[in-house]
Amino acid sequence: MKLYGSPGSPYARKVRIVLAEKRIAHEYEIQRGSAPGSPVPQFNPLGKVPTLVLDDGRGLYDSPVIVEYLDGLGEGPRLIPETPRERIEVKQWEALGDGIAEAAVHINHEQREPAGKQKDPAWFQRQRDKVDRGIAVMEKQLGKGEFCFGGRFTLADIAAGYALGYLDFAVPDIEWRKGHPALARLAERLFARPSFGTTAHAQRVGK
Ligand SMILES: N[C@@H](CCC(=O)N[C@@H](CS)C(=O)NCC(=O)O)C(=O)O
Repeated sequence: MKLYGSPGSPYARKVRIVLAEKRIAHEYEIQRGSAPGSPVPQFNPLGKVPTLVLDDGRGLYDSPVIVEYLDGLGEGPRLIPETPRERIEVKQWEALGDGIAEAAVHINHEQREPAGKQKDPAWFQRQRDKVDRGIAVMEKQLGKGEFCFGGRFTLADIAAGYALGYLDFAVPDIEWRKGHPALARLAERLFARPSFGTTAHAQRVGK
């Protein structure tokens, strides 16, 4: 199988972390779905990454679908529990991670626009509120636990990790560690895992 992704995509990183945790052999190719001549739209009509191309040529998207597929393959315990109540809790963590990342993607893209063309401060504040409320809920739900859900490593931890890692990369001025000591400790543990280390976003220079 082959994964199309881009180095700055938090969703592609999520899939790459799952591939590493489950030790699944694959090819990884950097592609942007919207670039002229990109192969991605052949496999994903939305033209977005991550897109996974299976050995039979079928394309899988988007990241929650891909990680659910991958969780059924490869080694190790399930990252998404099988019992319905636990499963939905972990999927909720994933939705929270995706939503925080999405607001941060929007802020990051907008900050790169020339000063006069950027959206107004109220727009920035609305995105910022999503991030702030999201990490406050993560901090509360994590509490004193070592893992985000169920006392073991799951997709919930991956979700918290890639969302927080993306904040460091894309909007470092948010300084989410302040006031969120449980998440700060969790991130330290997660970022030390090989699956996070080998997929880390490159350090951005300037804006
Ligand atoms: N919900 C999707 C989001 C994917 C997404 O928005 N990917 C961005 C990169 S971070 C993309 O490919 N954007 C190109 C576009 O929208 O044309 C997922 O979880 O995979």
